[in-house]
Amino acid sequence: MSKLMLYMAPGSPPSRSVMMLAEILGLQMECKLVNLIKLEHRTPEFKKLNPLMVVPVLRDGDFVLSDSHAILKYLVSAYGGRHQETLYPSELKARAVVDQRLFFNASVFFRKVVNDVAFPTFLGAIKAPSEEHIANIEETYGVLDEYLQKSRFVAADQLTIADLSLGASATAAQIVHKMDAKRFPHGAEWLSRMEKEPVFQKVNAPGVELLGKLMRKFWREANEA
Ligand SMILES: N[C@@H](CCC(=O)N[C@@H](CS)C(=O)NCC(=O)O)C(=O)O
Repeated sequence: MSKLMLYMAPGSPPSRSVMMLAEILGLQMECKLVNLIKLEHRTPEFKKLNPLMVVPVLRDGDFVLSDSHAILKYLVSAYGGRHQETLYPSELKARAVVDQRLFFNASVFFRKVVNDVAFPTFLGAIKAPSEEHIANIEETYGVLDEYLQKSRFVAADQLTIADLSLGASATAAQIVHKMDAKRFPHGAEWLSRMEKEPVFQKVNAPGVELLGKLMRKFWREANEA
């Protein structure tokens, strides 16, 4: 096995989903911090690694791969061992549901519940989440809640890589707008279970705390100015 390296930021939910998978699989993966506030992801060197200029990026020997969802699928397929069948089932339809939930995070959930607020916050473009942000988050929580009416975890009755992906986004989303257990009972129950998972507590929670501190600091300073 060649050396694994992850270019990441601890506050970044997509980075944390990959770090959680590496922890579950017991992978030796070096984490290389990319400081997004200092725009280290906009340097020519980083652009060579990922022309989209976002984290995370995985390096596995000479092989370079961006996008957390693609990285999760790659790592579990390459190094999943005894965890592979539960984290990313091989049966066609079960796998298709995991993929659909990953694409839901990639195309809608992460953007609406975290990035649409975090990105303008760090650029100094907003002083707080707007009513439109909150409405979008509520709508997106509603979709997640519907998925969770069908199974105990987001894609199956056991934890899959889709829970790492959506869980990293959902825990960060609580900084912006808490999921109301009365409106989204299935989502809130799943979220509270995810927060108690040892891998979420060890690997995910410190990054959520950091992101929360940072966002609240930016909002406070923008409102004082
Ligand atoms: N679909 C990508 C999204 C990655 C992403 O947006 N990363 C954010 C950090 S959470 C980033 O690097 N943002 C920097 C920027 O947009 O300039 C993935 O899942 O890896």
